[in-house]
Amino acid sequence: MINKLLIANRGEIALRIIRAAKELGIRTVAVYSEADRASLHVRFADEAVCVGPAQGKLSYLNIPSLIAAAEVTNADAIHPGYGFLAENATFAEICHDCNLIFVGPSPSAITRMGNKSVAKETMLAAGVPVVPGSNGIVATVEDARRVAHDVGFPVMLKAVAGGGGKGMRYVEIPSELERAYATARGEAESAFGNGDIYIEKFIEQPRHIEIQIFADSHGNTVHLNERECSIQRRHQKLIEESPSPIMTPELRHAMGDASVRGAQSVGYVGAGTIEYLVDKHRNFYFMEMNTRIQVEHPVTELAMGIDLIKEQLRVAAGETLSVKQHDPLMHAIECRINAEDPMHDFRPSPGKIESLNFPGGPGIRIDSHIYQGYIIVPHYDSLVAKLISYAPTRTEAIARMRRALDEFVIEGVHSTIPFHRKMMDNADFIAGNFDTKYLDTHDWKN
Ligand code: MV4
Repeated sequence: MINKLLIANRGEIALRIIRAAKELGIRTVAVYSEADRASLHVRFADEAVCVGPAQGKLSYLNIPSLIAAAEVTNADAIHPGYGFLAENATFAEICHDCNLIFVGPSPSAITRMGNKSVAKETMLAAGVPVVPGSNGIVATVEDARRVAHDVGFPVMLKAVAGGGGKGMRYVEIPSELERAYATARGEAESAFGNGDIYIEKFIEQPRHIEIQIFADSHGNTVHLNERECSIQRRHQKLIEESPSPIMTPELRHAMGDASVRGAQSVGYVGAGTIEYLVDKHRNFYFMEMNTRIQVEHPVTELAMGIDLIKEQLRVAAGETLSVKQHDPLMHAIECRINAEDPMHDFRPSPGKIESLNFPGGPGIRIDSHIYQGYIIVPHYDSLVAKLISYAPTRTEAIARMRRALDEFVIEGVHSTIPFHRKMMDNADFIAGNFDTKYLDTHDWKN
């Protein structure tokens, strides 16, 4: 097993990983920036090392500093969490070179999935449905025009180095293509240092549904059902749930099977997520693969009765999978509580938490690193807590969430709690009647 684990992250996910490691009898090393000295992940780890100033680039992204912290503390493994270095193949490679277990897939699997057009071609070859399009880069605007006319307008131009909505362009009609192609290329070049573009047919009113997969290093791969993530705003997810309200046994089987095939085709090991667009006829199309644990992993844990972080640690140590593929046992919903003001366009609201009350009781879980008196610093993302409810049915999980939101008190900063309260009473949300455009086309305050 792993003896001592360094957690190369901060906030709630660092704390979540420390909790799993402790339950497995693994010693923990926290790293922190100068702005995070007072954070709970520092307090609850067995040891803690300061790795640099507040700015992420100088601390949580500072590879030499993180490796040095692992070496001086004698850690034998590094968990990257999500964000920061979680999908950095070079970091995974350096960990291996320094005899540290990287808790994640191989550098080659990370690289293959990091290039979104290579990922798409890989999935297509594995028999996973993909959005009709170029299946490779479009090197010139003439190429783009040819593909666009083949698949039909509207189309999407996407950066191969992008992902999560970065570097995308919607093109409605042929006359807009040339200009869109040029700006997409320029933006991708300056944002990612790689201007390569691929093109896809635009899928109307899709839902974002992703499949959790898990594989060990002995050839076993399972899927752990879907998460519905369509309630997003500017590509920031706000509510996730498992199962999806639109799921059928047939669709789950088809998406799960495709995901397992896709993962196996790249020799995937560990936890991974395959994201799909699902159209209103329940056709599904591969979009991208995330080669990390995700923010919303708790809804899968609670729907399935498993611990994905412990499983990551066991599999990284070479053990065989202990989780089994089966249908969800419970319905779980996650509300992301961000330090943002939903009444003012979700603008960030850093500051001191003057008073705090976490909800509790049956069917409620909170993953959070905040406490009364904690100061939310402006340097990192605004997620301060994940509130998850679970119950035998979706209706009961919503009722529980409503009840828990009423008990949740945060004073001193604004939060997304008022948004979530509205959503739990929203007729469309209750009916499961929403897509990825919902928050852009409906005023949540009504
Ligand atoms: C699309 C699409 C429609 N058609 N691709 C946005 C995030 C990035 N991963 C891909 N995205 C989309 N790609 C085609 N061919 C619509 C979106 C999209 C979206 C996807 C998932 C969740 C929210 C979204 C919001 C707007 C657009």
